[in-house]
Amino acid sequence: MSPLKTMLSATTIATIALAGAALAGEMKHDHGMAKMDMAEHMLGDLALIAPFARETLPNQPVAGAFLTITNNGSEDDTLIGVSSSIAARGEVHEMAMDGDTMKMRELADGLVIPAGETVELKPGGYHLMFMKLNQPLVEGEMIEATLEFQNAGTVTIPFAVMGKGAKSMDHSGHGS
Ligand SMILES: [Cu+2]
Repeated sequence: MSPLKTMLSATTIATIALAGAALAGEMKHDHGMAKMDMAEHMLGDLALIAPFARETLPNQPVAGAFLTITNNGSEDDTLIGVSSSIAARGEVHEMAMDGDTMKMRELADGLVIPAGETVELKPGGYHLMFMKLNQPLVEGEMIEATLEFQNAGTVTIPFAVMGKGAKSMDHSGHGS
């Protein structure tokens, strides 16, 4: 290889590297929210998809958090607990009719994630609830929470804090 050719290829490589770095930086900046839509964490046979929490008012004592869980295994698993440094306690809740009012209540035996199925925790349905918050949840920030499953064990994953009206990560860019 001639000295000139060597120099050229070195320059070319440097240029490509720079362009790549610039592009990566730009994408991270411009599409941060879109990337969070796709957030997926694996724990054994479980896929933990698009976790998010709702922002809270300064003195609001509780916060809700949501995600979709797919069980790719051949045995049922159960979400038995949740905890986070943001709150004194975390619980797994369901919404259920109490007379003619919809109320939330703790799932004492946890939330079963049947083998081969997907369970969605979402506003108005199953959800994670953090009680006695240590801090308000601010839109755009991330919190971490540890999920505990009967079979798969525990995992700590980030939850993106979304605005009040957020129904799911997928609709985060479309108002409401
Ligand atoms: Cu609740």
